[in-house]
Amino acid sequence: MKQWFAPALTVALMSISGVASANPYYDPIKEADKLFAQMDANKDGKISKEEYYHPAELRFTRFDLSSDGTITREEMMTFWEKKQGTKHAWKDMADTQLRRHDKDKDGKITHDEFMLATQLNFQMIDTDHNDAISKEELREHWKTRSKEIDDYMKRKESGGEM
Ligand SMILES: [Ca+2]
Ligand SMILES: [Ca+2]
Ligand SMILES: [Ca+2]
Repeated sequence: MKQWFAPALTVALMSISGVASANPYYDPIKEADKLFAQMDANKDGKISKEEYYHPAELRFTRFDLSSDGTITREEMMTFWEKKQGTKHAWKDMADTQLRRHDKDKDGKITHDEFMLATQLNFQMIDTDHNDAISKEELREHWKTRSKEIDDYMKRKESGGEM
């Protein structure tokens, strides 16, 4: 796997919008701003760690359909299928998520493993490392991510190898 590709899939599991960029009318800047407004709970113009982690906790709960504190490959696939209404390459995506986040290789992502990934994700978006995500940082991140996922989808459609 090429190195550039990894962040896109990292974010896929974490992101609120999932792989919405498959939609041709998708505007990453608009989407980033919408997301920013949602996440900036106290409206101070930046996303703090708490503001970032809290929705991640909720997301974990939504992925964890059986409510046993772990996310399995099947749960990820079911979640994305329901959300996107398609049978896409969710198995590949789930496998990649597991490869990256399932640190103890038991085939499931625990809450701790999930929150560690969330933490790393925050650090990746917070490019100036001031422990807050600015609107610009989120826009930049979203633009890159959308492009990577688009490329991935195109590659999949043309049947090319990754
Ligand atoms: Ca805030
Ligand atoms: Ca695990
Ligand atoms: Ca920052």
